[in-house]
Amino acid sequence: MRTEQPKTIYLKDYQQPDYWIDETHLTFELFEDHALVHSRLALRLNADKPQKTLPPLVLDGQQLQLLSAALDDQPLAEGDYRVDAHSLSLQPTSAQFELAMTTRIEPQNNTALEGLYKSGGMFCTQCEAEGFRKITYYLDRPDVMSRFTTTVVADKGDYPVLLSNGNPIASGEHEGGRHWATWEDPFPKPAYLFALVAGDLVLIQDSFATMNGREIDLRIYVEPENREQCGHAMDSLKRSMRWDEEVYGREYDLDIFMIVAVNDFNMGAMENKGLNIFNSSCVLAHPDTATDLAFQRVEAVVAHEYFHNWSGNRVTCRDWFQLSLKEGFTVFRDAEFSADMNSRTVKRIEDVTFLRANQFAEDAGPMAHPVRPDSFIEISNFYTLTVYEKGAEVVRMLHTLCGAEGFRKGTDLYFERHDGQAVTCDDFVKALEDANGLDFSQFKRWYSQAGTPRLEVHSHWDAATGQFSLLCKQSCPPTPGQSEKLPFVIPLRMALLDSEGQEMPLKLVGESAARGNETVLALTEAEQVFTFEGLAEEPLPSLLRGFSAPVKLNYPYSRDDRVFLAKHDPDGFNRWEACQALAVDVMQGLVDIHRAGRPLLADQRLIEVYRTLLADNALDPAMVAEMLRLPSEAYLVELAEVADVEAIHLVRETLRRELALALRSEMLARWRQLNVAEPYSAEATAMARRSLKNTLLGYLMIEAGDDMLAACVRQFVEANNMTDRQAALVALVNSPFEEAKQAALAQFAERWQGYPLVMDQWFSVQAICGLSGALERVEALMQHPAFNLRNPNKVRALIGAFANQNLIGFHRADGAGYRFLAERIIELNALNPQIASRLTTPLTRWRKFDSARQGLMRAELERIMALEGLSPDVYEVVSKSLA
Ligand code: B3K
Ligand code: ZN
Repeated sequence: MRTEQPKTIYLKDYQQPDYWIDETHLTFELFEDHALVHSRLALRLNADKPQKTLPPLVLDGQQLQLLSAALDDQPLAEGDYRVDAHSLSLQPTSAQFELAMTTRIEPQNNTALEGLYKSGGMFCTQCEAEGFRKITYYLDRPDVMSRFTTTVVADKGDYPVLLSNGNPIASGEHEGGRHWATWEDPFPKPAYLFALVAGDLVLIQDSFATMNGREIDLRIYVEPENREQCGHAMDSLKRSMRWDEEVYGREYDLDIFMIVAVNDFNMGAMENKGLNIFNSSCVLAHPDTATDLAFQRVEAVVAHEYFHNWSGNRVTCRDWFQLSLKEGFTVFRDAEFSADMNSRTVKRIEDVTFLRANQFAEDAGPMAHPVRPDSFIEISNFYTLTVYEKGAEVVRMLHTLCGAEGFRKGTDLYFERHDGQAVTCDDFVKALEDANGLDFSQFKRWYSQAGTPRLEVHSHWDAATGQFSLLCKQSCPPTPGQSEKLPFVIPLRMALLDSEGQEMPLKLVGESAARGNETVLALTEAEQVFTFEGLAEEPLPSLLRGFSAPVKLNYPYSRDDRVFLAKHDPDGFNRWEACQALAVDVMQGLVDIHRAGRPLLADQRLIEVYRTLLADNALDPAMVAEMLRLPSEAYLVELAEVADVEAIHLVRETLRRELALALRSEMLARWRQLNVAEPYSAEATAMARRSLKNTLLGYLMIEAGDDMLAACVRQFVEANNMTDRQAALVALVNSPFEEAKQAALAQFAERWQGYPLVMDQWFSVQAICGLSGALERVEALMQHPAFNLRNPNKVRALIGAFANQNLIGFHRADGAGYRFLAERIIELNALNPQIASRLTTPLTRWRKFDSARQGLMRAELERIMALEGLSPDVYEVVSKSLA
């Protein structure tokens, strides 16, 4: 058990800093066994804070060795300051002074990948949220914004490229083969946006002319072997820059924009000012090595980090409780960008699928927290789906309520009013209110109340008057620390459909003007009735179009209603939603049937909907693919009160088989039509065709004959792109054809052993496979030479994929899956606490399962809890899950 209880930090305790740092001058001397960090800080008393005497200066610092310190050039003696495990304090004697310090750190031993560390042969940094304090003593908080000048000194042969934020202003050579470069960032920034890179990197260069005609030098730095894989990231960057000008009027502000790809990185990427550092998985993309999904992820992450230059960097967060100010807004921005670049409906379907299976589960679990949390122990634990994805839904609702034009007026005001400031979510909402003359005080409950609201809708049809009423009731389940919730503002986008599937004109009783064929009802009360009049026949409502609010909607649709909507709803998103909901309903019914010991038979209506889809050549093939995809096991777990692991897995597999067998000839026909040799294209239409073709391949490989097996193997061998090759591999790995499967796996590993990102896919495919023996396979793969517990991508690809996406394998009844995960968490706790903490999520969901599994999962959590030297990261998640 840990001796020191980690401290909880509260939003209500926020206070401005006592001092500001106007200027930060840093010099890094990089060596193989240590680095020296020389800092010179220009400090000034915060005059806005009423204080009678000069307060002590308390700088954050962790795992640092202080070699020297001087105040206004006077060296400090040991008694002049105090150093403990988290800080350095001293008593200033004037309101303005300069502090110089030298610290010694060991980047080569930094396995937590926070602060300054080595990834392969390169030095790099990750400072958000509180990593800068592992580099030097500082006021490591986002409301302290400073102008940085950075000099990097290193061996020229091993580290020919030396980078930091801003513009390069000088460079030169030292004796003994060392060289240096100085960078100056003209924009004041918090320390979390600081970055440094030193390595042997090649450069891919391009340029971008801004809306005001400024030429921006664009650079992507990668290790030499990855040179050919940067084109897509560069194109995505240029498209993002143009889009932010067109949609938000935001121009880039420095003369140079750099991206560096590193192999060891805790997250996707980081928006450091002018020097974004990326997980190589979010930069590198070549058709031979990356799937279409990976291409889309690169595009989205490049855009996301670029957009942060305004939503995050120019206007930043006052404190870390406001994280969603930049993350929710920026996720919304990148989602809209991707929607504009690709299919809007498909992008929304993907995002909603992800949100419902994962964020809803977070909202229902022990770590549930509001979009703006009230407290935390370790801020790294709050880079969550709630802050990011639900935060983006909150911004989307604001966009819906303001309208596109009003929203733009609001963001213009926000950027103008707060440029160069560190602000709060309230400031963001205030700008939208002021620009539109709206009052969002009730709406702001989305920022402070946790949990997923439930929306129960019933209807009443009065044939005599032609009136149709919707009775809407909202509620929100209790979450940790919040037992009672007040009503939310819920924008409900909806339409009414006639028996032909046509939208009917909407006129609300009591309103003079009609509302067209689609409207947004703003729900504000716990119970509310909306009555439409002038209807010639009883309508079928199409509700929550485009998932206009992150709620769980319940309307008593019959299966026939859903079939009708799946075939006729003019709104693409709700067509998909009807198909999903029908499949969910069918599967939930089958789970009950299975538990009653009766035979599992698929509902013919689902088969008929699929048959219609397969014949629909007018519908976007990517949409058809989305509709043919059964809801995931994870989503069914989320929906269940108590999830029956075996039943969910069996029912889903059985239904897939039933569908495959019943629709064999239709699937084969459509597959043949799509399975034509064609040159590779990265166009959205080509991706859409591949998506449907490979979804069908998955079905056709169920109880496949020799012909299909041969076709699948052929696709694996002859594919001219990774999407097709990987889809064939997945189909083979999940098939009973042992010989073909082993041959494909061996061939794949042999061919791609030199490509870490491709090997990640190879690990994942095997980790996710639901056939028996999964845990043994994963354990064996941990011994594979390409696996490395210190590399977060490998941990996610193998261990994360197994625990999160292999329901039946991970939840083995004997608890061996849980034990395996706990052991890895314990190992990683010592190496990389952030990754260890993230890996804990599946165990925190123990309340969802039967009592035997609950006991086994809790036992593992308790074992972790008892660990000597438990990191605050893991401690927070585990203690909250056991509470
Ligand atoms: N802002 C970073 C996340 C940093 C996470 C630190 N634990 C990436 C992003 O959201 O763009
Ligand atoms: Zn972000």
